[in-house]
Amino acid sequence: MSDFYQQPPRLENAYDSDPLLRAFLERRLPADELVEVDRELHRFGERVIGEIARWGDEAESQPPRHIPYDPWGRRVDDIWVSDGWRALDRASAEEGLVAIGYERRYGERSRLHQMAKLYLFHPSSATYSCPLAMGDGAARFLEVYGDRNDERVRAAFTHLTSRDPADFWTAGQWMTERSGGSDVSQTSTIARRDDANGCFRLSGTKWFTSATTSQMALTLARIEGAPAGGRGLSVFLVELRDATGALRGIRINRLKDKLGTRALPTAELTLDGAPARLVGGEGDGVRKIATLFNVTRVYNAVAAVGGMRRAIALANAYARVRVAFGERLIDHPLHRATLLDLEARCRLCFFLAFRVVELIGKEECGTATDAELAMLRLLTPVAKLYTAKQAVIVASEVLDAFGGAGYIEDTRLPRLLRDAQVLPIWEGTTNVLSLDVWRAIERTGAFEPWRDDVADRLERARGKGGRHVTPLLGMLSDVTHTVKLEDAALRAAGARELAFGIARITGALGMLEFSADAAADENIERALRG
Ligand code: MFK
Repeated sequence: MSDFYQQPPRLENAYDSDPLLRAFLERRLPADELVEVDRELHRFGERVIGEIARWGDEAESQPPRHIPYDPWGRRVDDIWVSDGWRALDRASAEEGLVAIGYERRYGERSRLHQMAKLYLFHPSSATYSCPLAMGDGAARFLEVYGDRNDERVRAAFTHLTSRDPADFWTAGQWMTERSGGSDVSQTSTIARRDDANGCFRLSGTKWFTSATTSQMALTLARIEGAPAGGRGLSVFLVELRDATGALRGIRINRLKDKLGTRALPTAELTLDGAPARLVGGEGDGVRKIATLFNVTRVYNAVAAVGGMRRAIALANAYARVRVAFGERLIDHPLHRATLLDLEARCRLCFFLAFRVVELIGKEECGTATDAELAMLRLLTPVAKLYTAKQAVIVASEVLDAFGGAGYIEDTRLPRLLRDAQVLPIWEGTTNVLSLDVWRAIERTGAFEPWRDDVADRLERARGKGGRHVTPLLGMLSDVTHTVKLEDAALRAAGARELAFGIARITGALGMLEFSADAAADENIERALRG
């Protein structure tokens, strides 16, 4: 009988063991800010592999349950969630995971600080990052469109950005109906004026509502008599429960049975006269709610990179303790090359996602130039779609690197793949976002500022002896050619390739600029092959 038992992979402090994140912050933050952020992330890096990961595991193993009726047959529509899920909510508030973005202690660099924390938190959080993303998007929406004289709006913003667990709220983003998740203009929820209090009552069905335990949601509805299409929609703030905890004009039809994100309560809802406040005025709902979903798309990109980083850390740790054919996996050249390929993909995505984080920080602090605003519009969908696809590839390869153990549930490894697979789907599928890239190029002229910026930076990088400059210039010429295509069908068919090209150039340029020895940096070559 064999007495061999495999030593499991052990994670180290998620921040201390991430030289790329540390070096990036060192480069980006002034010395006094760096001292504070470094200290905080060191502490948090330990917490995310300790109690936060345990709460995440607990939430995952005890998924939410819908309790439609109380013992006496009264309709209650409760959603039971685990103590782990509740603890993640408390920790999110305490750690200021949303608040940091609005306190703006470091001005335009506050989003960097916040997103560095999200990147560490997401892979331990059983996707608690989802309610946080939607809460943050809602806070930004209220900041831009909310009426400051409206006490309920002000209160909602304060709750969403609170650091006090007792006051902290998250939000839902109810945009999907049976008629479509992508074509939001088909929304059929109706808003009727409620003369009694100057508010509205919503009626309709919402087909996917993530984080249905959130205290509020922003949703789209058509005010009675408004025209068809996205322009006829308006954005409404719904507070889900009254002071007794009862739902206000909302029925939970069922929780969704999903491939992954199993700790996250995702529901189908019927709105039956749910009271709601109009926010941001009547009409143009799709354009207005873009303020929200552009924030959640940034979260998606950062979460994708954080997930890749964690999966690669596990694969690396395992490769150092697993022996096969007389050698540790890490000493097998092919295995090592496979892990290096994953590392290169992750790095490219890191620079792409954090480029967008830097731009959104500038936009929100009013320090972005017109060219930077245009680049933000272009790169938000690019970063979301590209990092999401790479996250699935990386998670799948990491399971492969564990052999059979990667396919067994109690190793908790299959979760990596299941949870990565949602990233390309929600917040706009890969093709829908590729077409959004075209929308940004055609309607806001976002391509030229990006191209000029890349061309300038490549010229400067030449001086560093970067042998990667020539292939990147070739790629830039290819995407410029695609942008000039006249034929509408060809343009649409090439949209994904165009978006991937923009993503690779942006991320690789970040790697090139950052590299201490760009000429020798094989990561860039590997990343561009991916
Ligand atoms: C860990 C991370 C967790 C993340 C949280 C995940 C939670 C999951 C929640 C969800 O998934 S909720 C569902 C999310 N659904 C989507 O993201 C919808 C996907 N579909 C699209 O994005 C479509 O492209 C879109 C609905 C926007 C297209 O609709 P239309 O009606 O064809 O839009 P149109 O007419 O092109 O644009 C309407 C206006 O919005 C235009 O402005 P104008 O009226 O001034 O011309 C557009 O320019 C503007 N717009 C559209 N997309 C925009 C935008 N503005 C800024 N940014 C954008 N991305």
